[in-house]
Amino acid sequence: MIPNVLTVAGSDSGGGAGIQADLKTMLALGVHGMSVVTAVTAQNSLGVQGAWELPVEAVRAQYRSVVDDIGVQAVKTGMLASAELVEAVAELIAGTDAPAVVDPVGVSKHGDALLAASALDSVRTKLLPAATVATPNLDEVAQLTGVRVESEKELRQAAAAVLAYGPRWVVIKGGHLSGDAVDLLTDGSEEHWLRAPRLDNRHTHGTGCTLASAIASQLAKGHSVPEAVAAAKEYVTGAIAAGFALGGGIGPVDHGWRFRAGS
Ligand code: PXL
Repeated sequence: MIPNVLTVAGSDSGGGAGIQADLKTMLALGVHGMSVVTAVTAQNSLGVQGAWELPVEAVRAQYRSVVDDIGVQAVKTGMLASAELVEAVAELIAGTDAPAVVDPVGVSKHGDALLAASALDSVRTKLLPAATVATPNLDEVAQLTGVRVESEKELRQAAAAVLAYGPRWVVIKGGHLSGDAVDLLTDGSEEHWLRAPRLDNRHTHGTGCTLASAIASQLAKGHSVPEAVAAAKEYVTGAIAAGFALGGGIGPVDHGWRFRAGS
């Protein structure tokens, strides 16, 4: 049986991030990808030109359609746009018997807001407690906890601050620091440091969505959280290495890099 994985996220019309990145990642990792669309963005390699969120009923209905009939072995959340959607999705995933990977998306690669400032408190108090794994980057850590990380050794403090909101595990993504791309995975007792060399490639659109979806895919296949995150890091590192130019700005990571290797 092929495991089923559900993404609850926004659409990126450019195909590099959001729902589109999630479904491509799921295909590449051998699971059946399904989607609950929370918002539609008009977006390309230059930035986000517009964003429209869906009504809460539309999000809830999509979720129930998928989960009640088809069933899910893991859920991933991305762009949730508003406090109302954050709270509805938090309630839905808390009531689902499958691991949830929460990517607490705040802004796009170009700095466009994908979450209202008024939704931050709902992310802290409703969404993070429902997460099996939360995957904030350093900007999201600062926004959610006030902890500003400037060096690798401060990743531990960031992890503690996020874990205080209640996710079972957190991956602090240190990729925006200089030097190696270092992430820290911890549940407060175990620590796993994931290190990859920094790649000289500016085409990294979709990195965060891809990592979170890869973790969800590996969890759905029955891997433990540390195994899932290690495998996801390896997949995303390959995808960044193969990231390609598209349009006039920042191109996407290559979700199909493993299909092309050796072809
Ligand atoms: O990477 C965060 C993200 C999530 N969801 C959507 C996005 C982006 C970044 O551009 O467009 C829809």
